[in-house]
Amino acid sequence: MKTLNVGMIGYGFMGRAHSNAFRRVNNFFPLDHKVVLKAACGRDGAKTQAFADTWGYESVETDWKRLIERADIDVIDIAAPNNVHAEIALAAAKAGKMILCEKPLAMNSPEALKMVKAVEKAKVPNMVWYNYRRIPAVTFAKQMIDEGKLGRVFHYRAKFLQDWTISADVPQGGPGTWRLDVAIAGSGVTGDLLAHCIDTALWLNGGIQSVTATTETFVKQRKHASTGKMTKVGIDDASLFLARFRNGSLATFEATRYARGHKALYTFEINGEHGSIFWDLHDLHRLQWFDHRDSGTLRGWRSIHVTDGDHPYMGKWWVPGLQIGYEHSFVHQVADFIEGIESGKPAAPTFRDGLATDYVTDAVLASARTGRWVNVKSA
Ligand code: SOE
Repeated sequence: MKTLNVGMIGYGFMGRAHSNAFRRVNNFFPLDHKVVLKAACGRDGAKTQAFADTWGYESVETDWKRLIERADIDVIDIAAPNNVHAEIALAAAKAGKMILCEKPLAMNSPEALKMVKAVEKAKVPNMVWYNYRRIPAVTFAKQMIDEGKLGRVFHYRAKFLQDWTISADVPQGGPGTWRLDVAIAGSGVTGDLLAHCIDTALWLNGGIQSVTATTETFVKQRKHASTGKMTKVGIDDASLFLARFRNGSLATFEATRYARGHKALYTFEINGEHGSIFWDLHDLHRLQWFDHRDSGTLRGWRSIHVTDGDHPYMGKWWVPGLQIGYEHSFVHQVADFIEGIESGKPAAPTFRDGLATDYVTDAVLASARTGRWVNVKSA
Protein backbone atom coordinates (compact mmCIF):
# COMPACT_ATOMS: atom_id res chain seq x y z
CA MET A 1 0.00 0.00 0.00
CA LYS A 2 1.24 3.48 -0.83
CA THR A 3 1.32 6.12 1.88
CA LEU A 4 -0.08 9.63 1.85
CA ASN A 5 1.75 11.77 4.37
CA VAL A 6 -0.29 14.67 5.72
CA GLY A 7 1.08 17.95 7.03
CA MET A 8 -1.71 19.73 8.92
CA ILE A 9 -1.56 23.49 9.46
CA GLY A 10 -3.87 24.63 12.26
CA TYR A 11 -5.26 22.87 15.32
CA GLY A 12 -8.64 24.51 15.92
CA PHE A 13 -12.15 23.28 15.11
CA MET A 14 -11.28 22.42 11.51
CA GLY A 15 -7.87 20.96 12.40
CA ARG A 16 -9.80 18.49 14.57
CA ALA A 17 -12.51 17.79 11.98
CA HIS A 18 -9.92 17.10 9.26
CA SER A 19 -7.66 15.02 11.51
CA ASN A 20 -10.60 12.85 12.53
CA ALA A 21 -11.38 12.30 8.83
CA PHE A 22 -7.78 11.38 7.98
CA ARG A 23 -7.66 8.93 10.88
CA ARG A 24 -10.89 7.14 10.01
CA VAL A 25 -10.86 7.03 6.23
CA ASN A 26 -8.81 3.81 5.85
CA ASN A 27 -11.05 1.99 8.33
CA PHE A 28 -14.12 2.46 6.14
CA PHE A 29 -13.06 3.12 2.55
CA PRO A 30 -11.00 0.72 0.42
CA LEU A 31 -8.17 2.88 -0.94
CA ASP A 32 -4.73 2.19 -2.36
CA HIS A 33 -3.19 4.82 -0.08
CA LYS A 34 -2.75 4.66 3.65
CA VAL A 35 -3.04 8.07 5.30
CA VAL A 36 -0.22 8.91 7.69
CA LEU A 37 -0.53 11.87 10.05
CA LYS A 38 3.06 12.96 9.56
CA ALA A 39 3.23 16.46 11.06
CA ALA A 40 1.05 19.04 12.77
CA CYS A 41 1.99 22.70 12.46
CA GLY A 42 1.01 25.71 14.57
CA ARG A 43 2.71 28.81 15.95
CA ASP A 44 2.26 27.77 19.60
CA GLY A 45 4.64 24.83 20.08
CA ALA A 46 3.05 23.51 23.30
CA LYS A 47 -0.50 23.65 21.94
CA THR A 48 0.57 22.07 18.66
CA GLN A 49 2.35 19.27 20.53
CA ALA A 50 -0.78 18.63 22.63
CA PHE A 51 -2.86 18.52 19.42
CA ALA A 52 -0.33 16.19 17.78
CA ASP A 53 -0.43 13.86 20.81
CA THR A 54 -4.23 13.77 20.82
CA TRP A 55 -4.58 12.96 17.15
CA GLY A 56 -1.45 10.87 16.65
CA TYR A 57 0.72 13.14 14.47
CA GLU A 58 4.29 11.85 14.33
CA SER A 59 5.99 15.26 14.58
CA VAL A 60 5.44 18.98 15.13
CA GLU A 61 6.49 22.12 13.27
CA THR A 62 5.99 25.72 14.39
CA ASP A 63 6.76 27.31 11.00
CA TRP A 64 4.61 26.36 8.01
CA LYS A 65 7.46 27.21 5.63
CA ARG A 66 9.55 24.51 7.25
CA LEU A 67 6.64 22.05 6.94
CA ILE A 68 6.35 22.75 3.21
CA GLU A 69 10.11 22.22 2.75
CA ARG A 70 9.92 18.71 4.21
CA ALA A 71 10.38 15.98 1.62
CA ASP A 72 8.34 13.51 3.67
CA ILE A 73 5.10 15.55 3.36
CA ASP A 74 2.78 14.78 0.40
CA VAL A 75 -0.32 16.82 1.28
CA ILE A 76 -0.53 20.21 2.92
CA ASP A 77 -3.86 20.72 4.69
CA ILE A 78 -4.61 24.40 5.37
CA ALA A 79 -6.91 24.51 8.39
CA ALA A 80 -5.67 27.92 9.49
CA PRO A 81 -7.62 31.23 9.33
CA ASN A 82 -8.56 32.74 5.97
CA ASN A 83 -5.88 35.46 5.82
CA VAL A 84 -3.07 32.89 5.50
CA HIS A 85 -4.68 30.52 2.97
CA ALA A 86 -3.18 32.20 -0.11
CA GLU A 87 0.40 32.60 1.08
CA ILE A 88 0.58 28.99 2.26
CA ALA A 89 -1.13 27.57 -0.83
CA LEU A 90 1.15 29.48 -3.23
CA ALA A 91 4.26 28.17 -1.44
CA ALA A 92 2.87 24.63 -1.21
CA ALA A 93 2.00 24.56 -4.92
CA LYS A 94 5.50 25.79 -5.78
CA ALA A 95 6.92 22.94 -3.70
CA GLY A 96 4.76 20.45 -5.64
CA LYS A 97 2.57 19.47 -2.69
CA MET A 98 -1.05 18.40 -2.98
CA ILE A 99 -3.25 20.92 -1.16
CA LEU A 100 -6.47 20.76 0.80
CA CYS A 101 -7.72 24.17 1.91
CA GLU A 102 -10.44 25.22 4.35
CA LYS A 103 -13.28 27.37 3.04
CA PRO A 104 -13.65 30.08 1.89
CA LEU A 105 -10.74 29.54 -0.47
CA ALA A 106 -9.40 33.08 0.00
CA MET A 107 -10.03 36.53 1.46
CA ASN A 108 -11.43 37.64 -1.91
CA SER A 109 -11.60 36.45 -5.52
CA PRO A 110 -8.38 38.11 -6.84
CA GLU A 111 -6.47 36.20 -4.15
CA ALA A 112 -8.40 33.00 -4.97
CA LEU A 113 -7.56 33.40 -8.67
CA LYS A 114 -3.82 33.50 -7.84
CA MET A 115 -4.24 30.27 -5.88
CA VAL A 116 -6.06 28.60 -8.78
CA LYS A 117 -3.32 29.64 -11.22
CA ALA A 118 -0.63 28.33 -8.86
CA VAL A 119 -2.13 24.85 -8.39
CA GLU A 120 -3.03 24.51 -12.06
CA LYS A 121 0.47 25.57 -13.13
CA ALA A 122 2.06 23.14 -10.67
CA LYS A 123 -0.50 20.44 -11.63
CA VAL A 124 -0.99 19.47 -8.00
CA PRO A 125 -4.24 17.88 -6.78
CA ASN A 126 -6.26 20.46 -4.86
CA MET A 127 -9.55 20.65 -3.03
CA VAL A 128 -11.57 23.05 -0.85
CA TRP A 129 -13.27 21.73 2.29
CA TYR A 130 -16.89 22.47 1.42
CA ASN A 131 -17.92 19.42 3.40
CA TYR A 132 -21.71 19.72 3.18
CA ARG A 133 -21.73 18.37 -0.38
CA ARG A 134 -20.83 15.02 1.15
CA ILE A 135 -23.61 14.66 3.67
CA PRO A 136 -25.29 11.58 2.08
CA ALA A 137 -28.72 13.27 1.85
CA VAL A 138 -27.16 16.25 0.00
CA THR A 139 -25.21 13.98 -2.35
CA PHE A 140 -28.44 12.05 -2.91
CA ALA A 141 -30.22 15.31 -3.81
CA LYS A 142 -27.50 15.89 -6.44
CA GLN A 143 -28.11 12.39 -7.87
CA MET A 144 -31.87 13.02 -8.06
CA ILE A 145 -31.35 16.34 -9.84
CA ASP A 146 -28.86 14.80 -12.30
CA GLU A 147 -31.35 12.03 -13.04
CA GLY A 148 -33.85 14.75 -14.03
CA LYS A 149 -36.34 13.97 -11.24
CA LEU A 150 -37.09 17.66 -10.63
CA GLY A 151 -37.28 18.70 -14.27
CA ARG A 152 -36.89 22.40 -14.92
CA VAL A 153 -35.91 24.25 -11.74
CA PHE A 154 -37.81 27.41 -10.83
CA HIS A 155 -36.63 28.24 -7.32
CA TYR A 156 -33.61 27.71 -5.04
CA ARG A 157 -33.90 28.85 -1.41
CA ALA A 158 -31.05 28.58 1.10
CA LYS A 159 -30.48 29.74 4.67
CA PHE A 160 -27.68 29.37 7.21
CA LEU A 161 -28.76 30.71 10.60
CA GLN A 162 -26.74 30.97 13.81
CA ASP A 163 -26.97 33.06 17.01
CA TRP A 164 -23.54 32.90 18.66
CA THR A 165 -22.41 36.54 18.17
CA ILE A 166 -25.49 38.40 19.46
CA SER A 167 -23.75 39.42 22.70
CA ALA A 168 -21.64 42.57 22.25
CA ASP A 169 -19.16 40.97 24.68
CA VAL A 170 -17.98 38.44 22.08
CA PRO A 171 -14.54 39.78 21.05
CA GLN A 172 -13.13 40.06 17.57
CA GLY A 173 -9.83 38.26 16.98
CA GLY A 174 -8.54 35.26 18.94
CA PRO A 175 -9.24 31.52 18.64
CA GLY A 176 -12.60 30.91 16.94
CA THR A 177 -13.56 34.60 17.17
CA TRP A 178 -11.08 35.54 14.42
CA ARG A 179 -14.20 35.04 12.28
CA LEU A 180 -15.35 38.46 13.55
CA ASP A 181 -12.13 40.25 12.56
CA VAL A 182 -12.35 41.41 8.96
CA ALA A 183 -8.55 41.56 8.60
CA ILE A 184 -8.39 37.82 9.25
CA ALA A 185 -11.73 36.58 7.91
CA GLY A 186 -12.10 38.81 4.83
CA SER A 187 -15.86 39.10 5.44
CA GLY A 188 -18.44 37.96 7.97
CA VAL A 189 -21.26 35.54 7.35
CA THR A 190 -20.95 36.06 3.59
CA GLY A 191 -17.64 34.17 3.41
CA ASP A 192 -18.22 31.97 6.45
CA LEU A 193 -21.81 30.73 6.07
CA LEU A 194 -23.26 31.90 2.74
CA ALA A 195 -20.17 30.43 1.06
CA HIS A 196 -21.39 26.96 2.13
CA CYS A 197 -24.88 27.66 0.74
CA ILE A 198 -23.38 29.01 -2.50
CA ASP A 199 -21.02 26.06 -2.99
CA THR A 200 -23.90 23.59 -2.60
CA ALA A 201 -26.14 25.68 -4.86
CA LEU A 202 -23.57 25.97 -7.66
CA TRP A 203 -23.14 22.21 -7.50
CA LEU A 204 -26.85 21.40 -7.45
CA ASN A 205 -28.25 24.14 -9.66
CA GLY A 206 -25.39 25.44 -11.85
CA GLY A 207 -23.91 28.91 -12.18
CA ILE A 208 -25.28 32.18 -10.81
CA GLN A 209 -25.64 35.03 -13.29
CA SER A 210 -26.33 38.03 -11.05
CA VAL A 211 -27.10 39.02 -7.48
CA THR A 212 -28.56 41.87 -5.45
CA ALA A 213 -27.73 41.91 -1.77
CA THR A 214 -28.00 43.68 1.54
CA THR A 215 -25.83 43.22 4.62
CA GLU A 216 -25.84 44.57 8.16
CA THR A 217 -23.37 44.87 11.03
CA PHE A 218 -25.55 44.92 14.13
CA VAL A 219 -22.74 45.35 16.68
CA LYS A 220 -20.54 48.18 15.45
CA GLN A 221 -17.67 47.93 17.92
CA ARG A 222 -16.11 44.98 19.72
CA LYS A 223 -13.09 44.54 21.91
CA HIS A 224 -10.14 43.22 19.90
CA ALA A 225 -8.64 40.10 21.47
CA SER A 226 -5.06 41.10 20.63
CA THR A 227 -5.15 44.79 21.77
CA GLY A 228 -7.95 44.73 24.37
CA LYS A 229 -9.27 47.93 22.74
CA MET A 230 -12.78 48.59 21.45
CA THR A 231 -12.40 48.47 17.67
CA LYS A 232 -14.76 49.09 14.76
CA VAL A 233 -16.28 45.86 13.43
CA GLY A 234 -15.63 45.39 9.71
CA ILE A 235 -17.53 42.17 9.05
CA ASP A 236 -21.13 41.63 7.95
CA ASP A 237 -23.22 40.05 10.73
CA ALA A 238 -26.08 39.25 8.37
CA SER A 239 -26.16 38.93 4.59
CA LEU A 240 -29.14 38.36 2.33
CA PHE A 241 -29.29 38.21 -1.43
CA LEU A 242 -31.50 37.49 -4.40
CA ALA A 243 -29.95 35.64 -7.33
CA ARG A 244 -30.73 34.73 -10.90
CA PHE A 245 -29.20 31.39 -11.93
CA ARG A 246 -27.98 30.77 -15.47
CA ASN A 247 -30.66 28.04 -15.83
CA GLY A 248 -33.35 30.73 -15.40
CA SER A 249 -34.29 29.88 -11.82
CA LEU A 250 -34.64 32.52 -9.09
CA ALA A 251 -33.12 32.23 -5.65
CA THR A 252 -32.99 33.68 -2.17
CA PHE A 253 -30.05 33.23 0.21
CA GLU A 254 -29.82 34.33 3.84
CA ALA A 255 -27.11 33.97 6.48
CA THR A 256 -26.94 35.52 9.91
CA ARG A 257 -25.42 35.02 13.35
CA TYR A 258 -28.38 36.86 14.90
CA ALA A 259 -31.20 34.33 14.58
CA ARG A 260 -31.83 33.60 18.26
CA GLY A 261 -32.43 29.91 18.83
CA HIS A 262 -30.66 28.69 15.71
CA LYS A 263 -27.17 27.20 16.08
CA ALA A 264 -26.35 25.92 12.59
CA LEU A 265 -29.65 25.82 10.72
CA TYR A 266 -28.50 25.26 7.16
CA THR A 267 -31.49 24.49 4.95
CA PHE A 268 -32.15 24.49 1.24
CA GLU A 269 -35.27 23.91 -0.85
CA ILE A 270 -35.43 23.46 -4.60
CA ASN A 271 -38.71 23.69 -6.49
CA GLY A 272 -38.83 22.06 -9.91
CA GLU A 273 -41.42 21.33 -12.53
CA HIS A 274 -42.05 17.74 -11.34
CA GLY A 275 -41.09 17.93 -7.69
CA SER A 276 -39.39 19.65 -4.78
CA ILE A 277 -36.52 18.81 -2.46
CA PHE A 278 -35.90 20.12 1.04
CA TRP A 279 -32.91 19.48 3.34
CA ASP A 280 -32.12 20.63 6.87
CA LEU A 281 -28.72 20.25 8.55
CA HIS A 282 -30.41 19.75 11.94
CA ASP A 283 -32.04 16.61 10.49
CA LEU A 284 -29.17 15.85 8.16
CA HIS A 285 -29.85 12.21 7.36
CA ARG A 286 -33.30 12.99 5.90
CA LEU A 287 -34.21 14.30 2.47
CA GLN A 288 -37.75 15.64 2.01
CA TRP A 289 -39.09 14.92 -1.47
CA PHE A 290 -42.40 15.84 -3.12
CA ASP A 291 -43.20 14.19 -6.45
CA HIS A 292 -46.07 15.71 -8.40
CA ARG A 293 -46.13 12.61 -10.63
CA ASP A 294 -47.45 10.46 -7.77
CA SER A 295 -51.15 9.66 -8.09
CA GLY A 296 -53.28 12.52 -6.75
CA THR A 297 -54.67 10.75 -3.71
CA LEU A 298 -51.23 9.63 -2.50
CA ARG A 299 -49.38 12.84 -3.34
CA GLY A 300 -47.47 14.35 -0.42
CA TRP A 301 -44.02 15.08 1.01
CA ARG A 302 -41.92 11.97 1.64
CA SER A 303 -39.26 11.98 4.30
CA ILE A 304 -36.48 9.74 3.00
CA HIS A 305 -34.19 8.37 5.70
CA VAL A 306 -30.94 8.41 3.70
CA THR A 307 -29.31 5.42 5.40
CA ASP A 308 -29.82 2.62 2.89
CA GLY A 309 -26.80 0.78 1.51
CA ASP A 310 -27.76 2.11 -1.94
CA HIS A 311 -27.65 5.71 -0.75
CA PRO A 312 -24.40 7.66 -1.37
CA TYR A 313 -21.56 6.60 0.97
CA MET A 314 -23.91 4.66 3.29
CA GLY A 315 -22.84 1.21 2.10
CA LYS A 316 -19.45 1.93 3.68
CA TRP A 317 -20.86 2.48 7.18
CA TRP A 318 -23.33 0.46 9.26
CA VAL A 319 -26.58 -1.28 8.30
CA PRO A 320 -29.68 0.42 6.81
CA GLY A 321 -31.48 2.61 9.34
CA LEU A 322 -28.37 3.46 11.36
CA GLN A 323 -27.37 7.01 10.67
CA ILE A 324 -24.11 8.93 10.54
CA GLY A 325 -23.37 12.61 11.22
CA TYR A 326 -21.55 15.85 10.52
CA GLU A 327 -18.02 14.52 10.90
CA HIS A 328 -18.57 11.81 8.30
CA SER A 329 -18.89 14.41 5.54
CA PHE A 330 -15.19 15.15 6.09
CA VAL A 331 -14.30 11.44 5.96
CA HIS A 332 -16.16 11.21 2.62
CA GLN A 333 -14.27 14.23 1.33
CA VAL A 334 -10.89 12.66 2.13
CA ALA A 335 -12.00 9.35 0.57
CA ASP A 336 -13.07 11.13 -2.63
CA PHE A 337 -9.89 13.21 -2.72
CA ILE A 338 -7.74 10.07 -2.53
CA GLU A 339 -9.90 8.21 -5.06
CA GLY A 340 -9.44 11.23 -7.33
CA ILE A 341 -5.67 10.94 -7.05
CA GLU A 342 -5.82 7.20 -7.73
CA SER A 343 -8.19 7.41 -10.71
CA GLY A 344 -6.73 10.59 -12.19
CA LYS A 345 -10.23 12.17 -12.08
CA PRO A 346 -9.86 15.00 -9.53
CA ALA A 347 -12.63 15.23 -6.97
CA ALA A 348 -14.54 18.50 -6.56
CA PRO A 349 -14.70 21.15 -5.24
CA THR A 350 -11.31 22.04 -6.66
CA PHE A 351 -9.70 25.43 -6.10
CA ARG A 352 -11.37 26.54 -9.35
CA ASP A 353 -14.77 25.60 -7.86
CA GLY A 354 -13.79 27.51 -4.71
CA LEU A 355 -13.01 30.52 -6.90
CA ALA A 356 -16.52 30.30 -8.39
CA THR A 357 -17.95 30.65 -4.87
CA ASP A 358 -15.61 33.55 -4.11
CA TYR A 359 -16.81 35.31 -7.27
CA VAL A 360 -20.36 35.07 -5.93
CA THR A 361 -19.45 36.26 -2.42
CA ASP A 362 -17.49 39.20 -3.89
CA ALA A 363 -20.51 40.10 -6.04
CA VAL A 364 -22.77 39.88 -2.96
CA LEU A 365 -20.53 42.25 -0.98
CA ALA A 366 -20.21 44.63 -3.96
CA SER A 367 -23.98 44.71 -4.39
CA ALA A 368 -24.50 45.34 -0.68
CA ARG A 369 -22.13 48.32 -0.94
CA THR A 370 -23.67 49.82 -4.09
CA GLY A 371 -27.31 48.74 -3.79
CA ARG A 372 -27.22 47.49 -7.39
CA TRP A 373 -27.52 44.15 -9.18
CA VAL A 374 -24.02 42.80 -9.87
CA ASN A 375 -23.08 40.27 -12.55
CA VAL A 376 -21.09 37.26 -11.34
CA LYS A 377 -17.88 36.25 -13.13
CA SER A 378 -17.47 32.69 -14.32
CA ALA A 379 -14.55 30.75 -12.87
C1 SOE B 1 -19.02 29.28 12.06
O1 SOE B 1 -19.65 29.26 13.26
C2 SOE B 1 -18.90 27.86 11.51
O2 SOE B 1 -18.10 27.11 12.38
C3 SOE B 1 -18.27 27.90 10.12
O3 SOE B 1 -16.97 28.45 10.16
C4 SOE B 1 -18.28 26.53 9.51
O4 SOE B 1 -17.78 26.57 8.20
C5 SOE B 1 -19.73 26.01 9.50
O5 SOE B 1 -19.77 24.72 8.93
C6 SOE B 1 -20.30 25.98 10.88
O6 SOE B 1 -20.19 27.28 11.43
